[in-house]
Amino acid sequence: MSKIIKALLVTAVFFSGCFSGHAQKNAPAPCGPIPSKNQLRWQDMEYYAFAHLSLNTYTDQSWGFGNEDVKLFNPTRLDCRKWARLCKEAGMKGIIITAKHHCGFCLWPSKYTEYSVKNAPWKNGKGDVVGEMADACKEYGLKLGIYLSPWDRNRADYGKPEYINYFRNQLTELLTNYGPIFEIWFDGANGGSGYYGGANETRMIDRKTYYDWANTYKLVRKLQPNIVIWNDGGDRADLRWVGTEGGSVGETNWSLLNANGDVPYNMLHYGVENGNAWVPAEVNTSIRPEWFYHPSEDKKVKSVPQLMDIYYNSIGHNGSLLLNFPIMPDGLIHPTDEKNVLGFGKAVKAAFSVNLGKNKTATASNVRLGSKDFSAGHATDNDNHTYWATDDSIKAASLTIDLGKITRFNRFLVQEYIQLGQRVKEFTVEALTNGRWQELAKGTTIGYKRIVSFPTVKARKVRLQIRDAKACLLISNIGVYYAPQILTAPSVTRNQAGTIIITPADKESVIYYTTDGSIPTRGSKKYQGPFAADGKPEIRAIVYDPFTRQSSSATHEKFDVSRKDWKIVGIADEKVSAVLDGDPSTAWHQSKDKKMPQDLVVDLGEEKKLAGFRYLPDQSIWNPGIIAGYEFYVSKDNIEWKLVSHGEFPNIKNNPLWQIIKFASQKSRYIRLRALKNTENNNDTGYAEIDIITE
Ligand code: FUL
Repeated sequence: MSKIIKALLVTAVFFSGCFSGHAQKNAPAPCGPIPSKNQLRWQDMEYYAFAHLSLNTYTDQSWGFGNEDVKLFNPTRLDCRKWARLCKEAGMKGIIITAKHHCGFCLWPSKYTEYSVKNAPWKNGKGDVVGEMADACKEYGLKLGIYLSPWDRNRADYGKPEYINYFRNQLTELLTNYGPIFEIWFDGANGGSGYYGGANETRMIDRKTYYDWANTYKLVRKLQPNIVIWNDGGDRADLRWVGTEGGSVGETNWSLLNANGDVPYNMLHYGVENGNAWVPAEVNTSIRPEWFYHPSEDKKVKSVPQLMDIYYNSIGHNGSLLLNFPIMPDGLIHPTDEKNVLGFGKAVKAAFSVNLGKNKTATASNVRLGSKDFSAGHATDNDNHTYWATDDSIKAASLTIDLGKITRFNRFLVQEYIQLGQRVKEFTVEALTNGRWQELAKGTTIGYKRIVSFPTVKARKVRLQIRDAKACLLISNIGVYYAPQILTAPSVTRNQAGTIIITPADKESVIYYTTDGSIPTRGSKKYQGPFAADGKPEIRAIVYDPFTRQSSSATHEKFDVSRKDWKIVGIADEKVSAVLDGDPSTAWHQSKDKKMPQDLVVDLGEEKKLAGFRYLPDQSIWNPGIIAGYEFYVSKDNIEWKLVSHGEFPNIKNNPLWQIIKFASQKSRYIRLRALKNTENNNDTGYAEIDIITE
């Protein structure tokens, strides 16, 4: 019997408080809620993929309306084995496939609808993406997960009780016919406008009650006893969303939650210290800004340093990482996405394959006595199932590792024995340099895994000081690492005057750039400070480190016409300039006293051939005032206006990116963005930037 199972048997009872040790063996008792064995198995996976493929892939949309033609679906070069090979090489442990997204189109030949691969030209209607994915996962030793959108914008019966039967029939197909499924993903986007079998209307449901989650979960667990359920839309599930799709969970991250149903975003991000259920965090993010493939994002693929940041902010913060690949219309993953994820896998290996603390001597300020050995060495013995433990009364203690010789390192990894709950509230990491303990980093929670980064230090002794915890300490693993430096690409912005500003992450770096779209090298122009660029400049820039002779990847920004002569009409507040200042981190909000709709009118200074507009919402985390429904007007004289586009910005609440809307070309001098509603249904309207697309 494995040690995990043994521990679970001992602690199978649900405890809501932190109790003292079991008298017999002096084994520590659980502290608060503990993970189920399915959650433990899932937590060990750490890193796995999402694959987004649907009719949206062919329509350049984020959310399909539900009336898109099935005939569009034709991924002629689709080979799920290629995706699986890539994920395996990148170090991932599984893949979750969008079996059905909100548009209702099914990637498997469901018996219960005609809106599926069986009516698509792909493989003459004989294809089954979920089946191919299941086979490929098996071949490459990966686990398979299923995304099944509860919201279905195609179904005539969506919103009625009959739909629940349909939904459960589909679940039954997916959870019966494709072997073991490690995770089911019930997306939270629920109800709104849609095709609904031709009704073309808005249908709202109560996301807590409509799906009768309790019975739906029963069905899921009956069909797949080893599964974990993800759900941010209704009843509390096994895993939680982290309140953002940006790729991070809080530095403080409790794997506990309290409430059923709707939980505020900040609770999702940080967990709840004294929550009554174990609901660990899964960080879902895409390798590109959006979830589905959009050719316009081919230059926006997250770079290796960006992915490393995400790694530290997810896996390094007691979360798992679910990284998405938007599949291209031909069924392949774009070469840049492949290159970057492989680079990311290599960088993780380079950082974490040699644990400098492994099997090194460890001593602790307190060690629990009992029939079992709880000594400090269990934190460095490379075995996660053994642990260092302190006496019941000791909630602050230190553990020192002697690395044997002066060693350079810049990362410290620590894991709690979560089988008995999550405990630590505050810790520091120190190194003994020149006879003094120097603080390298500090943190709050630890949980399953916590990684802290700090500038490279050379020392022989490193110490973990746990300063506060909910109960006695149980540390199962510690790692000390040296991660090679990776250069981060610079940011490139243009202010309203048309001046280009390039900013490196590290102030001392040298920057080289081009303005004609060509790849920058050390032979390109060296950046000496902000410069003016005319027309529609295309800037690429790299950072170069003369000591290591390494270059970063290149940042690539394409700008439209300059906004030099633009003026915002009729608004006295001078802070409104934030909307045109080219800096995504500044924002302006209209007065909340004004009722919706709210307008923002811009005078472009002269007539331009407009072909679209772009809107970037306030980028501060969970900022309200994100426009969700809009109308866009143009005018030659600020008197007569023409409506050229209207609609909703899909998924803007969870993923507040640049919204790019194109329309038939218009000659105009004035533009008006009218906010009809925001994501919170109140009167707050915020803007980080507004821009136009010219012909
Ligand atoms: C969101 C969805 O609305 C997106 O389209 C995407 O599928 C993402 C993973 O979840 O809530």
